[in-house]
Amino acid sequence: MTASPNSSCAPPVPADVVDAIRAMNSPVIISHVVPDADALGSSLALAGSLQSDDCRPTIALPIGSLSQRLEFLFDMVDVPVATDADFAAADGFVALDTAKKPRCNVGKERKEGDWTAGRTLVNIDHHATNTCFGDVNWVVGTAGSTCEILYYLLRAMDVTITPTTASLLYAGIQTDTLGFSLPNTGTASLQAGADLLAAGADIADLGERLLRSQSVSEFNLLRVIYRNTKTEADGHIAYSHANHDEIHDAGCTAADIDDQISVPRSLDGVRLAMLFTEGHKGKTRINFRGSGSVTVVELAKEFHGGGHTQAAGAILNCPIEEAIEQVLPRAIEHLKHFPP
Ligand SMILES: [Mn+2]
Repeated sequence: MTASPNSSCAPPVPADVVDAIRAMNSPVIISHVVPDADALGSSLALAGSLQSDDCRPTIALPIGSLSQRLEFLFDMVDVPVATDADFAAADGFVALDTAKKPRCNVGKERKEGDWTAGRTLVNIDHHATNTCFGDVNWVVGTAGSTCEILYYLLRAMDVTITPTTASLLYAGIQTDTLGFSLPNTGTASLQAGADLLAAGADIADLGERLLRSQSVSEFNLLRVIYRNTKTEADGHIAYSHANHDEIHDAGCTAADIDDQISVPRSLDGVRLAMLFTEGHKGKTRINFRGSGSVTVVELAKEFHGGGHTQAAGAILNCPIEEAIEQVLPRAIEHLKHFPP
């Protein structure tokens, strides 16, 4: 694909990122744990685009990583999942959409050790809290998604954007901006979206799968989230929760938890929303969302988490009730910094 006529909004692509990726012949492409459409879309798009006689990329995706909703993205390209042998033989790594190294979805055992072992790690992300843990880092905190940045990278690399690549990238751009509706939507997001449509992205199919349909188990989990939603601080805070049994009784796993935060967030008047879930027994994951002027990344950081200014997360090693007891009073305090 040639450069679009309107290139003014595109972020400048650092040459060292292009050079580092071009130098790899057997990279493992990595994204974050509990990969969302931006993580999966960007990993699969990059891996698929790099495939050639000289380059055999694999993608890090430990068993149990894929949500029911996003399985179809994985099925769109024929990229092998990285085995132990692939990790051992890799001549480099590309981490996408991942704010810090411990969030890399490389599997529990590998995480404890020095899995890069001196090999080049390229880190491409749009989380402002990114710790720049790579040897080469490209963090665009103003970008709506990693897929958006990756589109401009592939374009700078003169890679042909196939309709499949276009759909994968569009999936991440569309979901991370909530359909181009969040304040992180920039002209670069919309330009990338338009270019990808022109390159063959199947917007209607993606919309159907990502926005307008859900499995019975996802639907059943939503019943739980609606039922458990409570409000605090005169209705300015809403939170919900689902424990391990509730998640599994619905037919879901930890991999299926993410978008349900939209339930407490959607309540009229809510400025700070939280979702407490126990996908793994004894561990409570918390999703934070802020609306209007309310930012939540500082709140997530209090609990050793991170993310974006208005969409962040943290994990506490305790049951849900205990997590709520710890976090709720802090959230109420935190909200006082943002007078209505
Ligand atoms: Mn993202």
